[in-house]
Amino acid sequence: MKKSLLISSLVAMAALTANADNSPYIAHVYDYMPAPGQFVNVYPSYKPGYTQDSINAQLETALCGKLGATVSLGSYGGYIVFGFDHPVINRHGYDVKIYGNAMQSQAVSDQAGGSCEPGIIMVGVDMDDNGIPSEGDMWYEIKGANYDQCLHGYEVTYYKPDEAKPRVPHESWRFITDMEYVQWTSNDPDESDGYVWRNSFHNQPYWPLWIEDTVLTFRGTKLPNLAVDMSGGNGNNWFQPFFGEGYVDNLPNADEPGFKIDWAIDEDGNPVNLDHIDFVKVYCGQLAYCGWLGETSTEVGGAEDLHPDAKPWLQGDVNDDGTVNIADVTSLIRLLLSSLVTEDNKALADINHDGSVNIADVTALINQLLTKR
Ligand SMILES: [Ca+2]
Ligand SMILES: [Ca+2]
Ligand SMILES: [Ca+2]
Ligand SMILES: [Ca+2]
Repeated sequence: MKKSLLISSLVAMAALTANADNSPYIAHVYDYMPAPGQFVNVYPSYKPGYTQDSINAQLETALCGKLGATVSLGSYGGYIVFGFDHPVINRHGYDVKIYGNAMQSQAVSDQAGGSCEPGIIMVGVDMDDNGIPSEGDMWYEIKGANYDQCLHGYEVTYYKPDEAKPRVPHESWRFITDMEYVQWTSNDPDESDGYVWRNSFHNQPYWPLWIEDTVLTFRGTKLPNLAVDMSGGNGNNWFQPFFGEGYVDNLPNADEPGFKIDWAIDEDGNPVNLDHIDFVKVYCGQLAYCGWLGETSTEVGGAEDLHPDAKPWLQGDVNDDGTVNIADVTSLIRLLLSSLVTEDNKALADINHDGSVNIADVTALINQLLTKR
């Protein structure tokens, strides 16, 4: 798909009219597919006969229209796909905040970290305009701050375990009841195959029971595992350093600013210029095991459009009044002379998108106005 198609999606823009009744919170859960993990089948709860639809419906009830409930995505790759009751406009600042349950360590209070299980964010555009995530849509990764430390094109495959096979308990951690529970293989030549372990705190099957597949493959970006065992080998006290911005369940909610649609990139890592997004996908970004904490598993505790009633932003509309004209040139010059350029208004004033606001942007804006005439 050509980038220009998205940039100039004027047809789509017509549908993006501001509506004061927009809810800031999740309005639809389109899909949920956890990778095997200790909370799978517990919440959302599985009962015989349940289908993907009934699982999704549980999450819609729990997550839509509010914050509070938290769902676990299981091991690496497990995901949830959700959306709002309106397209989220790209306002070139922090656009969406996704909640998790990361916590700062009190014991190691001088370092940023504690419990964090970062998830990767993808944003979707409803290119085929059918209102739901579908084949014809485009998806982009949100480039988090630690993108360069990540493994890209990672692929992991999990194999449904035989629940009756003999357990292989950990030799010294008594609560780990099976170290060879759910086998996985990956396409990383530097990584040995492994298992999702089973623990005595969660005794239900860890494989999502509402699906018939016996093999589950997930692909994406993988963050490095930086967890440190602080317990001297007992496995009961782990410190997970926080990553930078652009992930989910990575920073405590109070410190999490959200993400910018401007951080969306294509498969080659190049920025894409999206005027809005329609869907959000979050998947667990680590394949790690922290002793008694179990597998590292991103939690999603709702999401919030940080500007639900925003109107589409116009290129060049420095004074943000909905039209682009000579008054914006005046506003831009005034901004430059007063040195009042801030992170918030920079996006509006950086007309040529080069990351800084200066006289070149005035030239670019005047050129834009002249071209328009
Ligand atoms: Ca968590
Ligand atoms: Ca679609
Ligand atoms: Ca204006
Ligand atoms: Ca500029």
